[in-house]
Amino acid sequence: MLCSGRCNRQGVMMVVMNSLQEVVQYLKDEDDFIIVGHESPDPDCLGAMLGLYFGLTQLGKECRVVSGDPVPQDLSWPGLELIEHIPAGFTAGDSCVIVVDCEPERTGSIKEGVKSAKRLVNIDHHQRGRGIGDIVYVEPSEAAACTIIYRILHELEVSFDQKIATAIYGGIVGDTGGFRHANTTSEVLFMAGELLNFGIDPAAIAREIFSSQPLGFLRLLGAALSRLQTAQDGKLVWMTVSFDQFSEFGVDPKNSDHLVSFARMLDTAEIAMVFREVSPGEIRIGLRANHADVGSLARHIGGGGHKLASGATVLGDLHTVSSKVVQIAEHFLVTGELHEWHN
Ligand SMILES: [Mn+2]
Repeated sequence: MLCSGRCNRQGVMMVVMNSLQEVVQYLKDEDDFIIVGHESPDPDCLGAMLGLYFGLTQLGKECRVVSGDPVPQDLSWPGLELIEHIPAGFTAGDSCVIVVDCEPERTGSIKEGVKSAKRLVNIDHHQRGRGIGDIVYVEPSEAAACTIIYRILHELEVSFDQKIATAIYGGIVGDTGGFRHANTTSEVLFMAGELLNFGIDPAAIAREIFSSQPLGFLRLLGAALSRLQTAQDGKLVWMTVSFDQFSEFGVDPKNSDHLVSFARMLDTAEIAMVFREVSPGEIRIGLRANHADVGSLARHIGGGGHKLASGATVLGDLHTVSSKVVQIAEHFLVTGELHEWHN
């Protein structure tokens, strides 16, 4: 039975997180898993899914990896072809579902099947509430979901190999922006150093994540950058991309959330935002900051994420939604306060 916390002996609900040891014990006890991640899976999500998959199958467990959105085509890591793309009608059956790198609510088109699973484990590093799940481990101080999976696999005494190391290293590279973000701690670099001992190709992994864009994407980027907008002396910078523009340049809008990293390159930027109309009337907003807490800004408009990297999906007209969110962000930047939000 799913419950939103654990019950104590008096049957009173306690909303508490589980420990890493409890996660490890649960994974030891169960033997039939389906691992899922978030919509628009990124390298950390995919790396966590595959690292855990290879670890659990090495221990003789039954395991599948499932995604509601397609796997991006620009990565060549071993095992990505094993991820089943199930855009609709996903059900977990008797398997235990493990959600990595997000809460069950963010698993996109498979979320109803995920949330109704008989057994549910959730492993994440985003700042958020506990949410649902029999076992929930959320540690926002972790740089990546992959650093958590690294610890779990060690606790499970899994033997690391090139496949596992590529996945975990790739996820860490993705979520630290190639060891450039504030989450690049000495421990993260230690883990990355250990993973390099398994014959992985760090140059290829970095190139695939950061420097292998199709021509259509670069041309779309050019068009979007030429209409880059700023406010507050360039502290706030944003761009919008309509569904029609994605079609015009032949770019899959769901594989374009890294557009925001180009907006944030502006020298004066404190908050960078990208508004993508991923389907007509569905606006995905990516937010990045150097210091400001865009995690709370994203939660304010119905999204979530980290202090310096967050996002939200809002339904509405691209121009209207972007204008409203820009106003909120401007006010937030100046006063530190969040305007009332209606959508
Ligand atoms: Mn992540």
